[in-house]
Amino acid sequence: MAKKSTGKHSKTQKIKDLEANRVDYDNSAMTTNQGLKVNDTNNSLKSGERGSTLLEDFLLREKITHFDHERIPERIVHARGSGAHGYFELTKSIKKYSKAGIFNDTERKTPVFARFSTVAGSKGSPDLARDVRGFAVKFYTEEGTWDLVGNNMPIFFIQDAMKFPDLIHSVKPEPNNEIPQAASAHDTFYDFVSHTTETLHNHIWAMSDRAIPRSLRMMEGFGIHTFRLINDKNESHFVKFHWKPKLGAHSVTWDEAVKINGADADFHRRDLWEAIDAGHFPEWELGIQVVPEADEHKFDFDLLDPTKLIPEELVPVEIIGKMVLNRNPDNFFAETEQVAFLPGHIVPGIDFTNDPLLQGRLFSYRDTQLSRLGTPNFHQIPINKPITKVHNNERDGHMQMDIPKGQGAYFPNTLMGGCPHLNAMADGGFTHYEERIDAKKIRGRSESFSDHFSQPALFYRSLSDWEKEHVAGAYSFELGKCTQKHIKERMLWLINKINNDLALTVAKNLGLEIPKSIEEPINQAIGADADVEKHQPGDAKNYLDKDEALSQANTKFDSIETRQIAVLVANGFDMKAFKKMKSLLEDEGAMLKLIAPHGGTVKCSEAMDHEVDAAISTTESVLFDAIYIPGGKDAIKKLIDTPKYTKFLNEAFKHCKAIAADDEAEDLIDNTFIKDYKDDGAVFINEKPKAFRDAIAKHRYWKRRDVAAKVPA
Ligand code: HDE
Repeated sequence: MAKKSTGKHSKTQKIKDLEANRVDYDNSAMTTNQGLKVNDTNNSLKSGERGSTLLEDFLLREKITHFDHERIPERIVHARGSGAHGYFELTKSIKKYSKAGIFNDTERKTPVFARFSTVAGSKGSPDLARDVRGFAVKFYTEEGTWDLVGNNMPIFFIQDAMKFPDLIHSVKPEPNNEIPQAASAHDTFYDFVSHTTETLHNHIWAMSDRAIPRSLRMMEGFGIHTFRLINDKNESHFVKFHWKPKLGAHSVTWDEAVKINGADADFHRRDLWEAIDAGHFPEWELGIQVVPEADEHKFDFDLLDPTKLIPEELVPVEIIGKMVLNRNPDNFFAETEQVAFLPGHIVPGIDFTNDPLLQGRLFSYRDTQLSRLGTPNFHQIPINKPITKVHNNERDGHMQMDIPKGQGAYFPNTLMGGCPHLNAMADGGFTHYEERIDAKKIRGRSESFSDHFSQPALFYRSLSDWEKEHVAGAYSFELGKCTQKHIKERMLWLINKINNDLALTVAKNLGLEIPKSIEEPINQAIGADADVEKHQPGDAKNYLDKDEALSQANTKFDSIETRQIAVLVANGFDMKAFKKMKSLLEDEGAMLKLIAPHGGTVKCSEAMDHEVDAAISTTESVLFDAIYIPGGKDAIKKLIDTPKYTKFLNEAFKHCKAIAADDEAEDLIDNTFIKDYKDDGAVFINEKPKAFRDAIAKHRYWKRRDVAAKVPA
């Protein structure tokens, strides 16, 4: 008789299971991997003091062999990433749409592990590359693990998985010389993009500020594909998943990004780590856009097409829960590097659609883990272990960590009491949604995927003026780095079909004309995608003028939590003004850093020593959100005599940041480009700290940008 197991164990037990493999090295004696106590790890075994090393040295061999095999293949894409632990809480049950426990039970706190990544660069590439960011979340739910493996942009470059290797080969460093690292600004990428018009939507997002986020904590996230939610009556609704950051979605400028990569290549990784370490836990709301089955064909685009978003003007996002990241990993390799996300990890109540990109991903991710982690037992690595019990007849393989008991491993059986037994749907057994299919087998693409231009144009129309300028700057930079004229001209021709003003600006910057037509003999040879006319929107397709949600000008601007404020000080700085500013800003979670002409400590006007956070020679203004200079005659004189402070201030002004100066600090301002712009809306001389605080919350003072462009920093 089959014995039924519930597969459940207590919540605390689950957390314990997850943490069971953490090794604490406090007060521990050094041993070999066999537990033998070691008495020397600095010297190899030699034949005499100056003699050769002996083969007998098993301690040397164990240490070196392990070292030789420390690396595993980095991810083919998304190699550079940072992760954190946390939890998900449902704030509103959506039982009517989904039977998933995680979507029904508002009492549950589901453990999660999130990993954020860039796509194109290698593991050691800098954080501020212009790139899409991965936004992958592993939910350890009571019904099994659910992975939502998304990005920080709501659409993808291609419509069919078959093209993914081509896309990635084109953006990766060129194969002859392996240049450039972590950059899309090169010929092969634009050769591909300009001949694959379905990429244009994700591409214009990648040209926008979204591709250079201020912080991983200030990015939106998207599941991209349309998924299904299945309720307990087995009814299906289409769904898109959204992550909305509590701190709003903010970005840096391209000039900053380039400089940050030099000043601190780990800027995003460090920012995430430090925020969690300081108890400022990153938080996102989870939202859903739900479309009933009956409305599947109501839109001007196909819900199965991953290059299209559902405008929030048409289907609002309903907030249903929140994710908080509250614990840094103990070990980067064991957790962040070895975590394996699979879009195929779903739980009852969530199901796939026929999106042809999603379908391909369902194959790719398991396959990639086999070569990356090297074993089909990768689910046994602690970070990948579900918190539910695992029972099946899969056995053996490299690195089997479990010791399965019993006489057999097959189904059906009587010798093991029929176990592991199957689960009926009513007992939580996963059953696929029974979608009706009546079709011909074809290798092709649906006509409903053919409009490649409406949504890039909608995106551009929805941006604020400053965002549009950044997009034009990005196209100009990227195409300016290409060497092939025919590729640049073809891109101009396509950009012109998205927006004429944009194309004119980019053409001017490139010193080229927008071509009236493109005649390329290879069009025929490279296939239907090159036939741009086929992918034009009809007039009726301009279904919306703008979608507010697409612009970061409409994000949240209320908080200064975790904003980095550089405080420029030298011996004798005015403690009174500083104290007031510090308490106002720190009370709201901002982080003040003292930047002095030297390291060590600095004395204030009240003769107290203060720990310096960075000597001016070791830091740059691009690493901060705003600058404050307290007064103090001697201190300001010293700052004026140290030229890097002038550069620091000019650059912050150029990047439209808020700057506050008290009393004598005005003399330092008078030593910079800012001296003629002291009435600028985000420069505060002897004003109340509150105004400075409000300007920091606004992120940037974009009204300054015409003046800022003239700063020679
Ligand atoms: Fe991925 N992708 N991808 N991708 N992807 C991988 O899996 C792949 C796609 C995304 O932090 C790989 O574990 C194919 C869309 C993220 O570990 C690989 C296709 C989206 C991550 C892979 C896509 C993503 C990956 C490499 C086209 C957004 C990092 C290592 C069909 C919805 C997850 C690995 C992490 C990683 C394949 C398209 C997001 C090679 C074939 C669309 C966030 O399996």
